[in-house]
Amino acid sequence: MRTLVTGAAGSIGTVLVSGLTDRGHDVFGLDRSTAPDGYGDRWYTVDVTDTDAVDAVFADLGRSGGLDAVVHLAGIPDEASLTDELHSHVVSTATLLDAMVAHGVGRIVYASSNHAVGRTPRSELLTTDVRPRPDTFYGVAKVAAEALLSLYADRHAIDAVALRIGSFLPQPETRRGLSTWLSHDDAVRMVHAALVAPDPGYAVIYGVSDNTRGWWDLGPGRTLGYEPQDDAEAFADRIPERDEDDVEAGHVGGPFATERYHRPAR
Ligand code: 15L
Repeated sequence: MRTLVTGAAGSIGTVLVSGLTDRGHDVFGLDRSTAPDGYGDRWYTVDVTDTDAVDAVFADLGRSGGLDAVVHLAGIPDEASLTDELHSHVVSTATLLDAMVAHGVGRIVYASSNHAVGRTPRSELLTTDVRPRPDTFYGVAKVAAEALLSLYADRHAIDAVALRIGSFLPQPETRRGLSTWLSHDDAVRMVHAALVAPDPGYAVIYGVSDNTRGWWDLGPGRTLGYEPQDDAEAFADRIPERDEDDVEAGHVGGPFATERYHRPAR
């Protein structure tokens, strides 16, 4: 599939550009950073909230063979001010969705986050239909971006898959990570599945590996074709205990759901 990956120079983007290319996708990168070596004409150095620039990218791709899907990863990966979070995640998603409608692109795969439901107390099984329950302004913006996907799916029949990603890292680093880890290879498997699944409509799935200590429902992901293969348990012996482990185990969002992140919105 001809696929545009935003945030292509970031940590997830770098892994996905190469992983999706290996799986036969025709990948184009978009990022504020310039192209890494070797990307040349398959790269757009653009701010994803710049409406005119994004429209020009879609027009250019339309002229050179069209575009089948967008994988939207760009955005602040951490907690920041409410204004910055909304701009980074909601305005960027709206900009892409409008360009998709204008240029007839039918699918978006979105890097949402577990922090959209991060204030959910840790319970037996975290399903994808729990109430939106953000733990930070970052989480609020992810909830709003998911709502935009739902709106455009209903209004324009766009296929929109929101991936509530856990902890994307080469390997888990904390006790919480033994439950929330998403391996690099599983991230590629998941995004590939979300790109090729027939008619997903609007869907939310959890982006974690098949962790022995996981408590997030992998069923909706499996229905879409995401079969995770990795398990954080393989690293359990190497994870040091920390004082913060107990408080981080209280809620889905771990550290983001603790008092350390409390701050006024204005
Ligand atoms: C995320 O969504 C963040 O981008 C990352 O910084 C981590 O906090 C991760 O979730 C996580 O929950 O481990």
